[in-house]
Amino acid sequence: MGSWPLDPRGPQAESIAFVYWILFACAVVVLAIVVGALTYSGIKFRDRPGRVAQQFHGSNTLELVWTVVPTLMVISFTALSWNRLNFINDVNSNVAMTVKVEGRQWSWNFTYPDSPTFKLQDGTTLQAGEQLDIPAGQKIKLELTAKDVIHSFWVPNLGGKKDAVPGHVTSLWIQADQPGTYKGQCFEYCGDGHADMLITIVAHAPAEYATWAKDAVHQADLLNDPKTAAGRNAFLTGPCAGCHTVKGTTAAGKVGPDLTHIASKPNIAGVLSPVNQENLTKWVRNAPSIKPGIVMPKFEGVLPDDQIDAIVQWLLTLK
Ligand code: HEC
Ligand SMILES: [Cu+2]
Repeated sequence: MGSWPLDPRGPQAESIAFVYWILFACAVVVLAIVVGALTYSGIKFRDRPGRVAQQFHGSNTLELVWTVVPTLMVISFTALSWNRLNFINDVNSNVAMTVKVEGRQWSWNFTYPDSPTFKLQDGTTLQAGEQLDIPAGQKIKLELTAKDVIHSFWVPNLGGKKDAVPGHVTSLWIQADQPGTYKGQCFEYCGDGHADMLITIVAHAPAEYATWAKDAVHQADLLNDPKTAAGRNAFLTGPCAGCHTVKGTTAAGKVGPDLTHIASKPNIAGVLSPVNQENLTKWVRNAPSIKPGIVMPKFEGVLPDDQIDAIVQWLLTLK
């Protein structure tokens, strides 16, 4: 994907690009006329022996042209910008979904709408950091604020930028025409980690969005579950961490495979599929009986059953 304004991927970005290209084209024409006239006159009327410059004053036609034409141009640019700005600033009509966005040093936090679709078991609403998932082809309103200093939200392929200001709510809308991944970045210098304040917007086909939301809510419920926390703890402090790495945690063992994305793998150790609760439990209880001769010992009878269950529940969150 190219960078804006060469590659707009939604109606707002298209609007901005449209105004940009018209102004750019007019500027190029004006530049060509001015530089052309200057060059032509410089050559044609240059100083030559025996020539005396002709003196004249005032030309109504010329003066009228260079007053009226630029005036008309500026008026048209104003009208065009006015028209497009009304469209760009209209954050309220035909909104499919409103997401609250908070900028903080140094990440973005997204809170999905307070609706049954995004409700978690503990009564709170689904939240996400860095990545926002939206349905394609629909207008999404963003209500921006900031926790600490001023940040600025900008995803160039989808729309304009807007400041996120502590104590205020500003709003912006975005829309992606097609499913895809759109990258953005905080655009107001906000301290050491400014360059890491990335934004990823993933647009899903509208028909698949409900499935995505269900999955995300399920995943968040799993993560919130005390059992998952217990499982994570058992994994990190027990024998597993000595052989396995899970990025983002203290587990850094190198004997077995990296389990950072185990829940997204097609199978367990190439022999058991799919990766689900039942198969993972089987594997952790007694891996050698499934794949004879492997280094991973059996944990049946070594770790209590509820601990194995909890560990498996945590593994299922590692997507
Ligand atoms: C002595 C080292 C060792 C210990 C301890 C160990 N594992 Fe393993 N584990 C392995 C090895 C080696 C493999 C790879 C087996 C193969 O693919 O042949 C493996 C594979 C796995 C896999 C499948 C990985 C994949 O990519 O398909 C899972 C899941 C797993 N272990 C979970 C655990 C859990 C949970 C614990 C703690 C209860 C644990 N392991 C403890 C060595 C270990
Ligand atoms: Cu910032």
